[in-house]
Amino acid sequence: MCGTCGCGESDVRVEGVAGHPHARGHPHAHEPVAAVVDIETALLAKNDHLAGHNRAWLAERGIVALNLMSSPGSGKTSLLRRTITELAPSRPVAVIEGDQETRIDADKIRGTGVPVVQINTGSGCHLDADMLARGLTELAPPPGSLVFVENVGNLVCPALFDLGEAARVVVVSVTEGEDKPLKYPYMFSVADVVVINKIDLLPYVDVQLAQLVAHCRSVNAGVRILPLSVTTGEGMDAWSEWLLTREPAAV
Ligand SMILES: Nc1nc2c(ncn2[C@@H]2O[C@H](COP(=O)(O)OP(=O)(O)OP(=O)(O)O)[C@@H](O)[C@H]2O)c(=O)[nH]1
Ligand SMILES: [Mg+2]
Repeated sequence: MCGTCGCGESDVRVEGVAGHPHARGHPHAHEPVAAVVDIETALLAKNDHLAGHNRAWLAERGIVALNLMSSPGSGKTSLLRRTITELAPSRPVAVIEGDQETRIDADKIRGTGVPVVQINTGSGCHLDADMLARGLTELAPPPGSLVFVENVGNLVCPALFDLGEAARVVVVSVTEGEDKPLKYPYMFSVADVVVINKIDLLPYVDVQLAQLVAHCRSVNAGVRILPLSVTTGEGMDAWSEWLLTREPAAV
């Protein structure tokens, strides 16, 4: 069990393109409530330690890993598919997909021709550093590649778990409303960049882009904000430019 959010980690599955399950976590007994705070601290400390290993592993190989987080349906997979189509000819790209169940997103990514590993978290609501390590072992990305990690759709728990990534990308779509940065401030405060997606829908929703941007800045003053539409391609150039200037995380 995840002591931070109570979600389960007993049924994690890491599957490569061939689709064979490779690893499972171990079931944990229910901890007494009094121990929850200690367990949470220990769990996050252990995660940070493993994230450090990931960072070193990635840096040794010159691999840039980007952690994409958002609520379900904001457009992470769509953004990746369009990005891969534009970037993959000039740069090796690979993807790790995190979802509670199914291989739907991995299958969509595989359609673009790049290597992909699906991690199913079962009842778990986030990826952690150990899951990423197992995913990277399965994926074996080439040196110098760009590895996109699509986290489980959730604006809460993924923000707590350092994966050893070079940057955290939070995607929010205009259809979610202006208030999400205020209601989920931790997620927006850990972002290196906020992608505001689906701007093609602005004429149809009661949302002011300037207000959404202001709310992002109110919880993370210096954050880079990239409004775009995966559907029309507007704003995609700035996103690609940002991506191509990323370096592996410093160890
Ligand atoms: N109009 C519009 N629709 C979009 C855009 N980007 C994505 N969508 C649609 O939004 C829906 C959800 O997109 P996904 O890419 O599956 O979202 P996701 O964040 O990967 O979702 P989960 O993996 O379930 O968390 C799909 O129907 C997309 O076609 C966009 O820029 N404009
Ligand atoms: Mg997705």
